Amino acid sequence: MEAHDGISAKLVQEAGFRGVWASGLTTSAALGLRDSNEASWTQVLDVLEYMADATTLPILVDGDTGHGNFNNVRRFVRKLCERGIAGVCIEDKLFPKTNSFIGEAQPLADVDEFCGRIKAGKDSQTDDDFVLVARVEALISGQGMEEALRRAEAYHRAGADAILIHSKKSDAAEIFEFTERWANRAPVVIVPTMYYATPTDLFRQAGISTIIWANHLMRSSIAAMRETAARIHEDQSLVRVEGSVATVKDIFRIVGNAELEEAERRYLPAR
Ligand code: SPV
Ligand code: MG
Repeated sequence: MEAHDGISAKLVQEAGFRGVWASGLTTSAALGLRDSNEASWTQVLDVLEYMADATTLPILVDGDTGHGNFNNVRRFVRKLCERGIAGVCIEDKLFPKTNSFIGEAQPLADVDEFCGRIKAGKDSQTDDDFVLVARVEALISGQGMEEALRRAEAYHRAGADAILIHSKKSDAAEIFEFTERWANRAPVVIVPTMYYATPTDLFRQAGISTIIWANHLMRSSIAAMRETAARIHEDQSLVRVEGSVATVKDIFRIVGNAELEEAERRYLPAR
């Protein structure tokens, strides 16, 4: 489940999910930026540090293209491992990236060059359990199934732990064709943002390892914030919103004020 800052990471955990997707789109949006590598990789790292501190869940980071070539990927992976991040997903595009749902026929990285990024990332992990997911953009960019399979195979051979196959179709037919032909040579990850109506059980039956619900906490918070701001502006009063917003007490609970009170009793001189 997507998160983009400390509190959304906590809410992902509270809801019962088993992992966090640190989305590039939504961490950028939370900073008021576009999903075009406008936030530098160290600014992203700062956000990830808050997220990692906020949750005990594993975090899979959207690493975009890896922020450059193989050398940028290996430095990024080392820093992610230092911060206790569980894994990174890199996509076979060029820096600066553009969100997959913008435009048509975005240029893809050269396969061999991207395999170098994968190898460099895997060679740089300092945590044995760190995972590198290779994201195939061939279907999105209109290069077809054969190219998607060719790339998945190459990335798998280069050492990727899993393949993210991305699609912007409104049904999952090409995802199922991919999973059938791929035959689980490596675990498959999907992002059903556009083909959201497909029942999750069908993905389970197709042997898909992981589903990323990639942006829904950001999108729901935009809807809620927009409505609250408009109401208060219109009414010049809080009366109509008080019942529909989280309480201040809820904020204290989520960020763990109880622990601080307990620590104060332990560490501050008795009054
Ligand atoms: C993200 O959440 O930033 C992703 C998924 O990369 S998508 O927006 O579908 O490209
Ligand atoms: Mg992204």
